[in-house]
Order: sequence, then structure tokens, then C-alpha cells
Amino acid sequence: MAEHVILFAGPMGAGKTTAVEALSEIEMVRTEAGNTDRETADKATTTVALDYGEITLDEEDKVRLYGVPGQKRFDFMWSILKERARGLILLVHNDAPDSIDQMIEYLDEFAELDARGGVVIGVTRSDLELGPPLDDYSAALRLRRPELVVPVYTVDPRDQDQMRTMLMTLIANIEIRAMLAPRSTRPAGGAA
Ligand SMILES: Nc1nc2c(ncn2[C@@H]2O[C@H](COP(=O)(O)OP(=O)(O)OP(=O)(O)O)[C@@H](O)[C@H]2O)c(=O)[nH]1
Ligand SMILES: [Mg+2]
Repeated sequence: MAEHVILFAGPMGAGKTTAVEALSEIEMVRTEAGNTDRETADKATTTVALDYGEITLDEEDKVRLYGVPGQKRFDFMWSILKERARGLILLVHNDAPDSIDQMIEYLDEFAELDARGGVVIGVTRSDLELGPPLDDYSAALRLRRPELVVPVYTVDPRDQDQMRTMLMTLIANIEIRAMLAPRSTRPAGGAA
């Protein structure tokens, strides 16, 4: 059985906690506190340390799911959780005024996860407001990181099937990259 550690990152209110909740087969661990920044995200609570959940895919891949806080004042948790992870699901919400800039900013911040495993990007909250089309995200990615091949999806983090598809794509990419990597650079203990 391979084990994977996947991080959910992205701006406040993008849906990281919602996604971990939708995917997790165990009672998820939450660290929510009252949200004092209703201007950035109009919701009651925000993550202050981490979200944690688990899912087993195809009866052989155990996936540990970590959500990080979106707010930068908790970025010490980003460094801690980045160390462990081998893949990134980056969520950005399409109804934010600067969603494409935010995608690039968070991608840069978590760049080591691409180097180590893989990245997929989910554009959320597209049903709520007309935001940039998916092509604009892909174009910005090509401009900023032409060497990177990153799938970009429209997703609703509340939808388990959609999140599962994203997660399975990411894990397939990570496993393919691990298989293609020279033996000396492969991580110990499996494809993860
Ligand atoms: N309608 C709609 N609502 C969404 C969608 N994605 C997320 N939401 C809602 O947006 C909110 C996102 O909240 P969280 O999951 O707490 O966001 P987060 O990324 O964990 O935020 P922080 O922990 O504060 O950084 C929730 O109320 C979700 O139900 C979507 O695609 N459509
Ligand atoms: Mg959260």
C-alpha cells in the first residue's frame, strides 16, 4: 500500500476545509476559530492551524489530506506542513477580485511541492459570480511557469466526486513522475 501526503492550499475562503471534509473517510480534524476578517471571506470561521482527513483510493493508496490556513498570519503552519507533503491541490475562488494573481502567488509559495510531487489547481465558487474563464488561469500559468504542466479544473469543493477526480489525477501524476525519476532520486517507501 502506497501512502501519500497531500496539501490543500490557497486563499482564505477558497474551500480547503470544505474539500477535506468532502473527501475524508474519517471524522476530520478541524481547527476553526471565529472569522474576524469578513471582508476577505464572508464566513463564520477560518482555519487557524490545519485540517486533517484521510481517504483510501482503490483499496491501495492511503492519502493523508492536510488543509492549511489561508490567512498569511498563520503561515508558520505552511512551512511545517509543506515539509511532509508530496502533492498540492491549490484552490482559488473565482469570485475573488484577484483570483489569478492569488493562484500565482500561492503557486510560488508552495513551489517545492511541484518539484517534489505534483500540483493540480481547482477553481472554486464559479457558480456564484462571473469570474475569469478557465483559459485565463491556464494562460497566466503558461506565462509565469512555462515549464510546468498543471491541470486546472473548475470544481465545487462540496462535491465529493469532483474532488475525488482531482485527487486521483494528482496521485496518478505523482506516481508517474516517481516511476520516471532516476532510481537514486526516488523517495523511500513507495511512489509517494
Ligand atoms: N456555492 C459554492 N460555494 C462554495 C464553493 N466552494 C466553496 N464554497 C463555500 O465557500 C466556503 C469556503 O469555506 P472554507 O472551506 O472554510 O474555506 P477555506 O479555504 O478553508 O478558508 P480558510 O480556512 O479561512 O482559509 C464554504 O462556505 C463553502 O461551502 C463553490 O464552488 N460553490
Ligand atoms: Mg479552512
